[in-house]
Amino acid sequence: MNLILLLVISLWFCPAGMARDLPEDTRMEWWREARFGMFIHWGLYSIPAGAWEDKTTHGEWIRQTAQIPIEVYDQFIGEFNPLKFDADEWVRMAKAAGMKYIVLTSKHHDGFCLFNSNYTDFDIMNTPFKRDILKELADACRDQGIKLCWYHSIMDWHHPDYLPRRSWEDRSADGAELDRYITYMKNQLKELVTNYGDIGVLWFDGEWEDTWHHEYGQDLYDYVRSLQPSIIINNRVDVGRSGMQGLTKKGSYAGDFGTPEQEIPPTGIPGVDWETCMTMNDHWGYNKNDNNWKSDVDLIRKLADIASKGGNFLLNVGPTAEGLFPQPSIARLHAIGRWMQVNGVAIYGTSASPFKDLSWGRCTQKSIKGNTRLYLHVFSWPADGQLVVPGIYNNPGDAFLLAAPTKKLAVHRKEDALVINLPETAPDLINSVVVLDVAGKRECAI
Ligand code: H79
Repeated sequence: MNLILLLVISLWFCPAGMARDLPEDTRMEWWREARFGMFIHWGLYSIPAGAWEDKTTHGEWIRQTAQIPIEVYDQFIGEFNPLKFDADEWVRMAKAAGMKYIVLTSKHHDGFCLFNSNYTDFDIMNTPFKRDILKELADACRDQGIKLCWYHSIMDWHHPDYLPRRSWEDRSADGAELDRYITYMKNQLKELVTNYGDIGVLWFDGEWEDTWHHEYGQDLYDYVRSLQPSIIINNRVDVGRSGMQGLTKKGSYAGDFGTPEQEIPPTGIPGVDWETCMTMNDHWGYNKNDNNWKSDVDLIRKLADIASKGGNFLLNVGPTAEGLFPQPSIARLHAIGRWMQVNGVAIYGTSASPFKDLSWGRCTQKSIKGNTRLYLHVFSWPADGQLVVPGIYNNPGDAFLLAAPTKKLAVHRKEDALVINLPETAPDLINSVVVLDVAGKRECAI
């Protein structure tokens, strides 16, 4: 019994040892390497910018949360004219922040399509703008070498065949056929997957209403994979998501990765791919009154925390109706980019920490020619200049700061710990990364 427990614990903290199905590995390879992406929530809801009558806390859900009748909401289509939109500039900002993929809302719950669709008039070609935003982003992504992905909502508050209706709406459901809606969605997915070159991820959402079932989810997953076999699809295509925590429940459900929303799981789970999606303030769509921005410190440490648990970080930007990223978002992207320029190797292609808890920060790791490179993310710089790496029996190799790679740091053993002598001051007050090479595979501290 104890032996089994030991085995379970050691697998838990040594995810690098887990075997994965090979074809799956090949398909997921770029995504696991990438670790960091940009979510973009953009649509008609950026016009009211969160304000409706006496409330200013709405977001991309405004049609539902302000109970706006469809014929009123649909008027926004005549106003959407983001003349300052510049796809090259958006992609440049994502890349400069160290992001490796972009997930743009092709359609959110309101049903409005940011692309040129043959299957609806509720699309970008019926706005004064009349430019296929997805096409422009696809060209910019291809030119600048970043993966392009779509967010697509299953729930649709506009299409007459989608069911159920909002409970407060008096729009009749007579004659509505969900099957017809599914055909519509599949036709649009074909447009999305075949008209814009290779797509990295299809990120579904809005799967939780009681009309959606496992059979539909599995069929949609198979359909999208048949259009592009290499594509990656999140677990919200099916009904296996366990609440906002987002990982897939036990059982047979479609989807390649879990989707914790606005939260970071307490630990990683060996062999399970997941991605935390999160806002920089409290809204996904642009909200002009929301000033509750997360700090640079918080965001940079969250990125390290997520990587240390083996997950990806999908960080959101909600552009304005003019087509601009909000200034506070730009400032945060800059700060993350500055940190990533020095420390990106401690994020990309790393796997989860072999340690349970580290009092001073987090750890990520890479296997290099049979040896292990540990990246020690130091949030609290030790006052005595001694960084204690506890419970490690491997022989130490080189140690150095990513901010000063040519200056080797002394390492000595103290009982079951390795101790690294650090300079007096931290090179980065947010997160200074110390590299520690150790011989062989990282042995677990249990
Ligand atoms: O696209 C973003 C959200 O719009 C979507 N998922 C992310 C990626 C999402 N859909 N549902 N939810 C998130 C959770 C639902 C929260 C709700 Fe509410 C509580 C809906 C109504 C009450 C949040 C708060 C939205 C409106 C008020």
